[in-house]
Amino acid sequence: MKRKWWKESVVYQVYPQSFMDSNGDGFGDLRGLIEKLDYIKELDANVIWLCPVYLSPKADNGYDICGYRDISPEYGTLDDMRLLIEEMHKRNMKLLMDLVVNHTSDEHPWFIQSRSSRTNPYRDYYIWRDGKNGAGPNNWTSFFGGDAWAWDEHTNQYYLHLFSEKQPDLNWENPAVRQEVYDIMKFWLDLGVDGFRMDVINLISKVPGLPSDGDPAHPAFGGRYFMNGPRIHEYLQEMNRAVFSGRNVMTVGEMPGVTVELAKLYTGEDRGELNMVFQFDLMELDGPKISPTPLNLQAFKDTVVKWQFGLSENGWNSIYLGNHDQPRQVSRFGNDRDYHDESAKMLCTLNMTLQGTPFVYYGEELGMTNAGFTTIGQYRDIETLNLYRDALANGKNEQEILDALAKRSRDNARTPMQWAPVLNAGFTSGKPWLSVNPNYTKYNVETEQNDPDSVLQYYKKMIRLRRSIPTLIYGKFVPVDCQNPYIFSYLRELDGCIIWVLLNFSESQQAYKSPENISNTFYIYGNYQATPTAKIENLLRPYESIVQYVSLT
Ligand code: TEU
Ligand code: CA
Repeated sequence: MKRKWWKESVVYQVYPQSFMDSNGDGFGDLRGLIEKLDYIKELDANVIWLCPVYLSPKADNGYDICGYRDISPEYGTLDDMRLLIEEMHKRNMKLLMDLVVNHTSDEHPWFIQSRSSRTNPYRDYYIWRDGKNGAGPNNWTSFFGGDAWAWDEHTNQYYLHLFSEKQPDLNWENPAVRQEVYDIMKFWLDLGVDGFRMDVINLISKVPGLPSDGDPAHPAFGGRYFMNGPRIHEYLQEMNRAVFSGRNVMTVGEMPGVTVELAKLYTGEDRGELNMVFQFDLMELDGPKISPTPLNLQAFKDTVVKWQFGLSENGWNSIYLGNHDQPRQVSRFGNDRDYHDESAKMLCTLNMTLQGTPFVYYGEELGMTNAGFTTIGQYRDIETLNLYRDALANGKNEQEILDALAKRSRDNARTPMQWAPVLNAGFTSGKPWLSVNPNYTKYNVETEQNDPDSVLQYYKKMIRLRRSIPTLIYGKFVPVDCQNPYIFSYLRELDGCIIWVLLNFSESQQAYKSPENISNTFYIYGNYQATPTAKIENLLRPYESIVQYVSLT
């Protein structure tokens, strides 16, 4: 396996409008992020993934772009971006831009041209079709609910939008579209960015003919016809040749519906496609957003093992449990009521000791939790508001819907960063665009920097361990005690150096089996202060995590 800087990195994901507001308008901005670079550097994260800051009407918080070479005014200017890049490079940090090119905003000049007439040169930049029986040409549905086709009465045709109506899909079959995207990417690389996170990049190739999803047993979602389509590898290899050749960039493709087998193709070292992908298998174990179910740890463990084994020889994993689309990990996979700190630290230990590049989502390092919203008026996210509207229309009980959203709405992970136990958590001097979580008085940077046992201090230590021990980066993953329903236990092995990780995912003390022929253990770190019970009776305390060297006979 080749050693690469992006395999040895830890990435910090910034949702810019929630991170730091420097001018009191209630919105985070680039100057605010620049002010906080030393904080991220101190965490020892060396890469920042910046969610979109391009010109956008913000129908989907920036994932609807109407100007790819411009910065949305509420974030600042292109000069602010140049300053951010300069300040990051001074600190030996690298910047991943979020590239959203499966679709644009409907306010992009390309779409305004395209919808103006059927003969406009930009018509084929998008996917227009005649209707069928008074509806769209097939039965695909949008990720945000409803039909994936919008009627345009000016030219009497439908256009495809896999997300909101204000996010028309680009037609990647059109070589002019692909060339435009490559030019945009080169513009940003020439400005100094170090790579891209690519939004739903495995949706850009649709099955020709755009067939309806005919299988009545299969939800009329169409995913089989627009995920990992027939030309996806051709497009990614063309992009790689056109944009990345000769450059030392990092690329991660967000891929709803990707499998291990496909990820081997997308990330294989000699494939000339991407460095890594975001897979969704761990995000789909606890039911749909509108009707969440309890997590099954065995399924969770089996899924992690599948991906660790799957990409162990060729390819590379990304490791994440949260981001701007998912609820806060300590609320979803831990226990933010009775074992907040222990479970937040335990989850950090998992993320920092698997094979693959770890992604830390802003605030995760503080143990930030779900928002605790109780009324629909507190939410801002288009996906959430559509889910609420559609579920109500389908006769679902409102309280049940609100309970589900409180668990799984994307806004749970978009509340403002909690900097200090002061007004608005120190995020803004104005009115925050989304309410600050009331627990900011407890979970915030200032308080946790002064507490040696805080989640933040644990993250700093674990990230440093991760980045300083090659076994934790490149070591072979060997699961242990695989059928234990409460404990996740595994070894990492490299050149004779063996590290054993023990994680209790339950709120009670649990026993576990040791690997064969262990002769001695040397404790490195863990989330309980006293001597770990593991040394004494093979027991782990609630949500206990332990990282230790082992020697085998
Ligand atoms: O997300 C795509 C995506 O799959 C998510 O919308 C996910 O399916 C949904 O939130 C349920 O978890 C990317 C961006 O990360 C997201 O913020 C955008 O809304 C979306 O694409 C459209 O650009
Ligand atoms: Ca601002």
